[in-house]
Amino acid sequence: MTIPALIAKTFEEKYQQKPLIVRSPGRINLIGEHTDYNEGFVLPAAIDKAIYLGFAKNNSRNCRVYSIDFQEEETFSLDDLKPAKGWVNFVMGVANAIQKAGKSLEGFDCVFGGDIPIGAGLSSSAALENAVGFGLNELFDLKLQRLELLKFSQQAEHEFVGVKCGIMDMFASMMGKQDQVIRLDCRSLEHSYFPLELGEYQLILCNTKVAHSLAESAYNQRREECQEGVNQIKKHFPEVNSLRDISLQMLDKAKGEMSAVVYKRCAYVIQENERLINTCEALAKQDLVAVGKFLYGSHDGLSLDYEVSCPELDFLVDYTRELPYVLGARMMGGGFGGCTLNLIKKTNKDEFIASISADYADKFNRQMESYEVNVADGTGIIDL
Ligand code: GAF
Repeated sequence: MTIPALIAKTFEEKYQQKPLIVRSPGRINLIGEHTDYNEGFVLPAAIDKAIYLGFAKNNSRNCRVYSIDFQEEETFSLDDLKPAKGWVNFVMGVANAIQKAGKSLEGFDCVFGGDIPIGAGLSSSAALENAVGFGLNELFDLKLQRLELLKFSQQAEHEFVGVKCGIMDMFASMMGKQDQVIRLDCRSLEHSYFPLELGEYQLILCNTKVAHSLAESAYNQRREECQEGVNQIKKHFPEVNSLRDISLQMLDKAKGEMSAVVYKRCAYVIQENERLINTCEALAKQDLVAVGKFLYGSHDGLSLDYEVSCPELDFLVDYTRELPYVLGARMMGGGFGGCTLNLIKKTNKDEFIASISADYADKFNRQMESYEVNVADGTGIIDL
């Protein structure tokens, strides 16, 4: 049985109605990591791994939400929304953002499940938030646009989950298009799509299967360090609003007034934005060798200067450096676990996965997982 069919069946058994079904995908990011909240550029895409939610009204002020994967039901009232523990925050946070924007909701029932690996840095939480917004918009005819909905997802993360994330994950999941990557300017939200043409190469994700516990606090701390850098630079260049506006030369003017750590963080973000622009040019010329070099450059910056990698991610990336059929690899997403993204020759895929998995298991006494990802459409309604 497909996941959407299972959602529909479970919904009818539990809540005795036929649900509206929303599909909402996870995302990859080719390059441009930790640049979104610095008003820079990112290059993500929605993928063919998704979460599916069934929705129906229940004519009350209460909501019941059932997770097939966790086999748990949570309930809450729309008149008493406040942060709680666990996954229900993703649902309540979006309902709260919609109500705060002056749109009226009524009680609903929801069943969800999916195949986005959790804690793998593939944005299963943004996918869930987007699906909640999208489904409620349809169910209650709220007439909200995709851009508004994805901002509600971000607001839910900030206010209910407690992660001060940027806009990339929800944007990619909501706005994705099949076979297209999105070049997004995170300041203006201007974006363009272009085809991901990898020829005899493909993208493979290697999941470390670790999610180190400092991820959330370290993420918020990185944001603060970047802001501290901007505050120092502003003393020299008052017109500056974010690291997006700064060159390395400008940063150097303020070097004496900032800690070595803050300097490293800022330098990484400036260089990562440049790498993204160069990657887009290389992709346009189909120069995948150059793209691969930028991926390694991104990883090195994230590991050494931004310090959001971990031994497991570094091992998986270092493993590929001497392999002639891998053009590039890097950690992807917020860091401290999750997946690496690998640009590898299709014909060597099986040999690659077999050898890297075995050596990873030897080193860390843990099985990694690998996924072939394809670029897919963003959040939407599906017919069964
Ligand atoms: C996480 C965040 F949610 C994104 O906004 C982004 O900052 C990413 O880490 C790092 O690029 O996925």
